[in-house]
Amino acid sequence: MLKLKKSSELATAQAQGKAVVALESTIITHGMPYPQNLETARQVEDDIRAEGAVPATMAVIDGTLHAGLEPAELEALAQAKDVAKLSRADFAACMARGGTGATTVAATMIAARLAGIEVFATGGIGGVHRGAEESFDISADLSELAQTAVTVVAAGAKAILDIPKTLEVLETNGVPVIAYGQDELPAFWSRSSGLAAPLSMQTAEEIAAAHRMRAALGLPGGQLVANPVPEADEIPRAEIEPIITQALSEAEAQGVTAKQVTPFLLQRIFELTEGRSLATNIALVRNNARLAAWIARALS
Ligand code: PSU
Repeated sequence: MLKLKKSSELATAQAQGKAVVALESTIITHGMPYPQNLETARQVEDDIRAEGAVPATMAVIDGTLHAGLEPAELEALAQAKDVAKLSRADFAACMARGGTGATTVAATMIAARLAGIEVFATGGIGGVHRGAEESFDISADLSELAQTAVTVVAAGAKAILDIPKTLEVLETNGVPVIAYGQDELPAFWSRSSGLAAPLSMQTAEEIAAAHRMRAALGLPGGQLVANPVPEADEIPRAEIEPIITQALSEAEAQGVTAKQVTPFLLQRIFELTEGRSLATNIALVRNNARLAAWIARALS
């Protein structure tokens, strides 16, 4: 039997028809170091509340899927070691054996749909890794966007990836990629990617209307909203790119593969930028949370 536990805050909000936003937990366990991960998780939840919506951070704890974490649960997860990083493939196995795991973008979309939540905020989605023509390393986040009807607000795909190939896969799978407030696709730490976004929208209402229209058309799958990091917090592309290149060559030299690649790269880039990449990551997640709250309000 599926055990799904909604926080009282989420259950009350849904009973009252209030706006709700899902949040993932892999960013907490694998994306940021302690204690910034915990501070950010709390801050992002408060940002959503400040915009008049209710947050629900997703995680599997001892075999139960939690939609919305209590403060003590969030704190324990942020400090836990060796937590599984759950995607579509290992989600069920973890729950069936009573395990604990953090949800990636893919798993959070599945959890959000189960909990009746249509909007989800994260930092950057996974995508096609550089060198994928050899490694075949493509995040399950992309196929999830193709099949689960949740609107995901991110600052684009993480710039450690091959962004043109990521866009191609999204296009093949019929996933709308919507840049918010600009024509260019943002690239996580940077506002610019050098690539035009397939779609561009200026308001949360437009994004909500497109979400509704997809449902009316009976289209499966979600939307990716690419929200540029605020100007004051960005690391320009010319500055971050050599650092990404260095981190990638170190990952290759050390034989890092599969699920370890993204956490390894984020950690190395954090060290090489002396913490600046983390400050930017925190700023962009908060910015995405606010936009997600506006979209959720437009939907509610
Ligand atoms: N956004 C961030 N930091 C992260 C992630 C997103 O700012 O660490 C996580 C998400 O959970 C996403 C995962 O699903 O990184 C991608 O991992 P992979 O490339 O292994 O699919």
